[in-house]
Formats: sequence, C-alpha cells, structure tokens
Amino acid sequence: MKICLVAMSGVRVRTPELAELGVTLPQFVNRGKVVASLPSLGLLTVAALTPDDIDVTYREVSELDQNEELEAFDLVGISSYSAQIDEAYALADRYRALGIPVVLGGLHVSMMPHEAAKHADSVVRYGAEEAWPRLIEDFRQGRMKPLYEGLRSGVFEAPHYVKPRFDLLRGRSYNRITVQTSRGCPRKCEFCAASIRITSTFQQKPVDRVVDEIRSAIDVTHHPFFELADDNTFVNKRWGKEFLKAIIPLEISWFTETDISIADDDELLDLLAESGCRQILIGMESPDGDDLVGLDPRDWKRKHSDQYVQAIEKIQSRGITVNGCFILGLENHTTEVFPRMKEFIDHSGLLEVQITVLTPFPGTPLYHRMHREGSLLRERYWDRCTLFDVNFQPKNMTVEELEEGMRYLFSEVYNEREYTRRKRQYMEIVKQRHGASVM
Ligand code: B12
Repeated sequence: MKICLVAMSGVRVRTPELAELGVTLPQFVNRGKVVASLPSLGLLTVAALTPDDIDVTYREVSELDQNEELEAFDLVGISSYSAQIDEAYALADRYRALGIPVVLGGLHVSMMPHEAAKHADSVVRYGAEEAWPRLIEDFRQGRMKPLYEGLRSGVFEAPHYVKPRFDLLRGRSYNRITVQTSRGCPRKCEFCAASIRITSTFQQKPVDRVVDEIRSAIDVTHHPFFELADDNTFVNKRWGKEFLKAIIPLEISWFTETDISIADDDELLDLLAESGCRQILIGMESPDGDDLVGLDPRDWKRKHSDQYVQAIEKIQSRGITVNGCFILGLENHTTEVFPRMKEFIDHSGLLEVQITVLTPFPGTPLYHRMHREGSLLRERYWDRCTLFDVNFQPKNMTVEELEEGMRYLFSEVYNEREYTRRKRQYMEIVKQRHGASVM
C-alpha cells in the first residue's frame, strides 16, 4: 500500500501594497525566504504513526506539477493552515477526481471539520496521534469513517508518542528543521491559533525524547539550524534547564518562542547561551500595559509589560537576539499606537522585530468574539489569514487607518538604516556585559 503526504508550505501576503513593500524590505523578505523552507513536522509525525509495511512518500505542494496528472497512491493525506486552505481543498478535489481517497488534517480543518468534509473522504481533528493508526486500520478494512478525533493530551507519552520520520528528509535540501518540545501554552491569549487549539492541556515532551529527535535530524541533514515548533518553550523552568544542559553537547544553533519570564532566571539565560540558542521570539504584542488588558484571562501580558525593556537587555546581553513581536489593531489601539510603537522599538534595544495585524483565525476565542460582535469584514476570509491582511473592523480606527499604520511601521522599521542602527545598539549591549564579566 502506498500513501502520499502533501505539505502545504510557503508564506504569503494578500494585500498588494504590502506584498510590494515586502519586495523592497530586505529583512522582511529574508526571514520569509528562510522560514519558507521548513519541512512539515506534522506530516513527519503522521508518517511515523503509519504502520511499517506501508510505503510513505513525503511531498511539498510546490513539488507537484500543476499541469501534469497527479501520481497515483492508495491514499493521500494533506496538511492544512488557514491561509492556503483553498489550495489544499483544490488539490484534494483533484486527487478525488482521479478516484484517490483523501484525508485532511492539521490546524485549519481541526477548527473547520464540516467545511473540510466537502473536500475529503476523511477529516482528522486535533493531533494525528491515536486517530491516524485507527484510520489506517479502518481504511485497510474498507470502512474509513468521515471524521476522526485525535488525542488532545498524552501525545508525548507511551503508547502514543512516535519520533517524527526525519529520515524522509534525507537527500533533500532543508537547512532548517523543526522539533517540537511542547504543545499548548498556559497563557491562553485570545488570538492564539497555534498548537494550543489542538491540545486540552500544556503537554511537554520528556527531555530524552527531544534529544533523540534532534540527533535523528542531525543524522539526515548537514548542520541544520533548529526551530522549536512550540507555542511557549520555557513555561516550566526546571524542565527548561534540564533540556538546555542535555543539548549543550549536541553543539547546535537554534531558535524558539517563549515568554518574557525567562528573563527572571539568570541560570536559564546562561544555559540558553551555552546551548547555542541564537534567537528568542517573544510576543510582546504592544508597548503599553493599557493596550494589553483582557488579552489573556489572567492579564499576564499586561502585568509583565513594564519589564519588557529590562528583559530584552538581559537576554540580549548573553548574545541571544530577541525577536519582539507586536500586534496592530488590538481592542484598545487608536491611531496613536503607530508612532508609539515606533518609539518603543527604537528605544527597546530590540534587534529583530515582527509586526503583524490582529488576525481572527477560525476556531480562536477572538474569532468567536468578533463573529458575535459582527466585526468580521467578510464571512470567509481564510486566504487573508496571513497575519498581514486586515479582516475585521477595528474598534478605534478605520480599516484604512490600520493598513496605513502598518505600512508606515513596516517602512520605518524594516529598512537597512534602522537595522544597522539596531545592530549597533545590540552589539553595544553584548559588549557591555562581556566587558563587565572580564573585569
Ligand atoms: C513551522 C511553521 C510554519 C512552516 C510550515 C512548514 C510546513 N511545511 O508545514 C512555514 C514557514 C512554511 C509556515 C508558513 C505559514 N505559517 Co506557520 N507556523 C509554523 C509553526 C512555527 C510550527 C508548526 C508546527 O510544525 N507544529 C508542530 C506540528 C507537530 O503540529 P501540527 O502541524 O499541528 O501537526 C499535528 C496535527 O495538526 C495533525 N496534522 C497536521 N497535518 C496533518 C495532516 C494529516 C493528513 C493528518 C491526519 C494530521 C495532520 O497531526 C500532527 C501531529 O499531531 C507554527 C507556530 C507554532 N508555534 O505552532 C506557525 C503557524 C502554524 N503558522 C501560521 C501562519 C499564519 C503561517 C503563514 C500564513 C504565514 C504567512 N504569512 O505566510 C504561512 C501559511 C502558509 C500556508 N501553507 O497556509 C499560524 C497558522 C494559524 C492557522 N490556523 O492557520 C501559526 C499557528 C502561527 C501563528 N502565528 O498563529 N509556518
């Protein structure tokens, strides 16, 4: 039996003015190019959950020729994010027209199973763990069901844990690989559309499993750069230190996403530097606490916002850059947020910055609230779920003002002159600490 797993990869922006700006803003484009080359960890996991006697082929959607007839398989599985879901559905329709059954899984269809069912023989909601082996067994017996619900807890424990099939990447030209150490995040921000949506609790992978996965990835790719596919890696500082000590001998370079609380722990910060961490991405969302009221149920982000500048300095002084992420269009934002954000970024010491627009991804509490309040601009806007396209009526400004403000910030922040200035500032912070530790 032959199964093909197709990854819907690629990055995108819909609004033409922003796409155009992107072309002229080197930093923005470079990061896009770098991340676009990541393989699908979700599908490598699905492959690992497939019984050994089945022949699994992994394909990026870009490898499929739009004009040629699709290769025949007994079953095809396709991953899903919102932004390219219509391409995923169109591909599924093409396979099905050839009589090849299709299974859709991943974040988007987990939130929109009924929509997905129109384009698939079966839909897998939530994690593939537990659901996929059951689906394959049913498929072999000719009784595959239209919907399977996968595990939302215990995915990193026996008997459900599997090591992703990194071996499927052998001979391919990826220079970045993702590894997941946890699913979910206790902060529960209203807008979050990441793995928190497919898990019922914060789940953490045992350190020895993560190390084993990194070793396997190193085996198949030459000196890869690792990106942890986590929502918030260092929720548990004790686990964090154990993990960091365990990866020091692997001599890797890596990047992850976490929250500002890591700055409270000097030992953790030192270990981060020693373990080859190059960059930490932190969702700061907005410069002032007042903007952050109600963003998460415990107002955690608001309570920590006055520590941003100090935390950035502490982390960056270890030679780890902070990628500060900001969201435009939050409930309390008025047009004065644009210059205020620019001012904060200028003085924050941040080297890397990511500015996105508030996006009501399907299935998020934000989506449900905006739906209820009638502030969504269109009924079905999935192709604009890019983090750069406005899909809702902001509370305190017009859509045009929000778009204009974003363009203003893009051109002010993502240009060569500003980057050089921020780089100089960053080197100064690193030098200062280095000087201090020598004395
Ligand atoms: C790596 C990554 C990418 C890679 C993806 C590489 C690839 N080939 O798939 C790249 C760089 C290409 C990428 C692109 C984009 N991304 Co991205 N990305 C991530 C990231 C950091 C990790 C995802 C991951 O690997 N998770 C780990 C795996 C194990 O989990 P999983 O994919 O959910 O898979 C499990 C289940 O969902 C299920 N499953 C998944 N697929 C399938 C398929 C089948 C058949 C079955 C049965 C089961 C199944 O089983 C898996 C195991 O349990 C997340 C953020 C985060 N912290 O999670 C954002 C994230 C997924 N990205 C996001 C966004 C917005 C984008 C872009 C739109 C950005 C842009 N402007 O271009 C594009 C989307 C392009 C598209 N195709 O639609 C959003 C998506 C939200 C959503 N609901 O759609 C996220 C959550 C970040 C965020 N800020 O909210 N991204």
